[in-house]
Amino acid sequence: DFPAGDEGYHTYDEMVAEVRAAAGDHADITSVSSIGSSFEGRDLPLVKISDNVGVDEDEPEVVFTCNMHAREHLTLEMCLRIVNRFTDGYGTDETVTGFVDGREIWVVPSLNPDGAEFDISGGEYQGWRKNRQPNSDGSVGTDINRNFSYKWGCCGGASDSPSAETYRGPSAGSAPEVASAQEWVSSRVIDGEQQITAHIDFHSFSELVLWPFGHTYDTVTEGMTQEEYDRFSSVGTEMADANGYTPDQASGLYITDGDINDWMWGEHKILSFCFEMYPSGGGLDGFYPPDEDIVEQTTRNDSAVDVLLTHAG
Ligand code: 0X9
Ligand code: CA
Ligand code: CA
Ligand code: CA
Ligand code: ZN
Repeated sequence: DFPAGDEGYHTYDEMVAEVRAAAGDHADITSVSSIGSSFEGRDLPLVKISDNVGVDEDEPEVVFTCNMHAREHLTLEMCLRIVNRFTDGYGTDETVTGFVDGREIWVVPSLNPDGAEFDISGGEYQGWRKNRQPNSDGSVGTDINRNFSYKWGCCGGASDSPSAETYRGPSAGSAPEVASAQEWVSSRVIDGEQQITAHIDFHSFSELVLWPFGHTYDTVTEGMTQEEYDRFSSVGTEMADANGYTPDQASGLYITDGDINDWMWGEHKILSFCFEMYPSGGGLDGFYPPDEDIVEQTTRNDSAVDVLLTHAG
């Protein structure tokens, strides 16, 4: 469980209960299914929010993913904020109602439940980042954000050392959490057309809005034209104006390969961003803001989320 005083954060079981309650209270617009299972066998819940939720309508599909890094607990709260806002606000909040009617919103609150549960084991924060898959050398964990299949291991942006914090895994998609995510996103290609148009993957921390590519410092390169780059830059800057974060190309932070955003864009041409949430700086404690900060730092992203939903059209 979370340490005393931080019980406002949701454990895995509490997250599952929360999304089921949202679907129970708003069954006409909310359903819960699954993208697959974690290494330790935990279900990876998938929430869909839209009018006529049981029907696959021809509406732009938008995805929000959270908590792929275990200790980034504030991001799971961000996904729950999105679920609660678009369900509770339907029929009363005009903006919310417009998006629920005109989009199909998908939310994956935790891409790394094994790591997140390990991080709070013993009622103390463990500073854990990776998943909980054992490695050949006896160490534990693959960095989920280095294991995606687009240009995996290409560019020195991940480690091949199993004990490293940025271990890329023995092969692309070797982490079950990554395989599940990739398979589900790929399943949204219907009649040759990817239905998902936009995506945010929430991380913490540094208060940044980041866009592809991460594997190269180049703006224009194989898989990214000048016009495409300019669109990323303009939507990213508009979202950063909305939440007060700093906008940049992902490689401006540092080079990564095998990250989710490069795969979403490189493989599927999905307008895919990484948000690094509150706080703007700090040490290890930056991963663990007190639960009193949850409401302010998640509602802070409401208008940026709405910017993405608008541009998804
Ligand atoms: O390193 C990561 O996976 C992300 N940062 S975190 O501190 N949450 O681990 C940033 C990924 C963004 N992509 C690049 N910087 N290329
Ligand atoms: Ca507290
Ligand atoms: Ca619909
Ligand atoms: Ca659809
Ligand atoms: Zn992260």
